[in-house]
Amino acid sequence: MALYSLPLVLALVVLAQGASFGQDQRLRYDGYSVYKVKFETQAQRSILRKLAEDRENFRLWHEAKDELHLMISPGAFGEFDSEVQKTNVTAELFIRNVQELIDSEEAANLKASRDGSFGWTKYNSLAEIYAWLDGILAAYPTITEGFIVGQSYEGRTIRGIKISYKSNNPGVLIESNIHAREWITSATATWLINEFLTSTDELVRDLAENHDWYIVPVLNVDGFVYTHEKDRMWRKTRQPSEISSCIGADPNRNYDSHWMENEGASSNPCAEDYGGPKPFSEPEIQAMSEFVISIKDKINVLLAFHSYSQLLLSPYGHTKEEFPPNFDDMMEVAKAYGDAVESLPYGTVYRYGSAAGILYPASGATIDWAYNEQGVEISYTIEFRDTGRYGFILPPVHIIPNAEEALIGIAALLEKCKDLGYLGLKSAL
Ligand code: 0X9
Ligand code: ZN
Ligand code: ZN
Repeated sequence: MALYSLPLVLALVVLAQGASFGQDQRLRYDGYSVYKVKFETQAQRSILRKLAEDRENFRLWHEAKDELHLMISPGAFGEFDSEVQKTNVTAELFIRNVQELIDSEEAANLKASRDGSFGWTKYNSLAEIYAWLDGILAAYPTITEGFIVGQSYEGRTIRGIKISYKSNNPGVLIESNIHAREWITSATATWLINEFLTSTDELVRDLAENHDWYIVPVLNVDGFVYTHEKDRMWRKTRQPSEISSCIGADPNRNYDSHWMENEGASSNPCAEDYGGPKPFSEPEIQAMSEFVISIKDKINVLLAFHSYSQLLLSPYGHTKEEFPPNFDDMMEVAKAYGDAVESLPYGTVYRYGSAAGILYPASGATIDWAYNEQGVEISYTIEFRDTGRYGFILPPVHIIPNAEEALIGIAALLEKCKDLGYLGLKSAL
């Protein structure tokens, strides 16, 4: 007991501080709604996307081939309504009040924090994740190894963990929380780390021990801290722009592979998908690229965790006119993941395809750079739960079911990769 008294006191102090200053410094979303807007033509799409560049009133949550999810401020509803009429698209309300979701998420977090700090019944802060990681590294010193990807713009350390039970395993790299508000991704990544180290289930043991895991639970550390402390809906990095008062670039548009091609990113610093002033302008992405290059001979598979919409997205992101050489294999691999998830009792369905093919052109993303420039032949974006009911503010009760789906999905995906010959040693280093 005495051993735990100091951290406990510290935790209480942190909680008390959060209660006194935290609340009012946070951006609130009272009366903000999220609409699913269905469109048919590219002209309609660009009008809607233009609207979303007015960040005060409209924010882009999600985009697919034929629909956009837009968050609307209460003051802009009139403008939204007339725009919907004028462009002849249909809009369906699916979140009435974003602040209500944020409040219940926060209540769940506070409740869970009271009975022990780190866990998967709540979303953990970066400090909690790093403290937990230290504990894991100390508890499993021979199997795990901490690594540092680099420093963020604001000077935070981007950390990762390697899990390796034996030599000559194929390597799997997991990049998580590159988008700040996609909290389910780091919750899932940390749960997987824990399962790999503690589970006695045979499937998990096979998965854990026969692959080398390189896991970066939070890549966009500045953005992540910002979502916890200031703006729950933040997506980008936090580096200021030299040409605008808007802050940050979309880190998943900042890699040097077909950068900014085919309208796969915006050149407007205020847009959610701003590609940055140049490739690798964001220190986090520069660092991640160097890290990937340093281990690329050991990496057979790259998985980039995102949310939301329950999708598996393969390269290419920059064009839907062409498909990668091993596209058919990648689709088989994705199907294996989807089928495995459907075998669970939750009823969750994953769709799959190339990123540009089933969503929209997105250039400069991690998986495309790794595939195109670094020879990682199996490279996937996984968009976790849900399909829009809660979007980014997925209630914590979903964390474990979502993570179970990821676990069984990844197991099936890797099994299929093995069958197709993708898990051989890449070099005899
Ligand atoms: O747009 C993105 O970066 C990802 N979707 S999200 O809603 N999480 O922002 C999808 C990226 C997939 N595209 C490529 N791999 N190019
Ligand atoms: Zn190109
Ligand atoms: Zn994302």
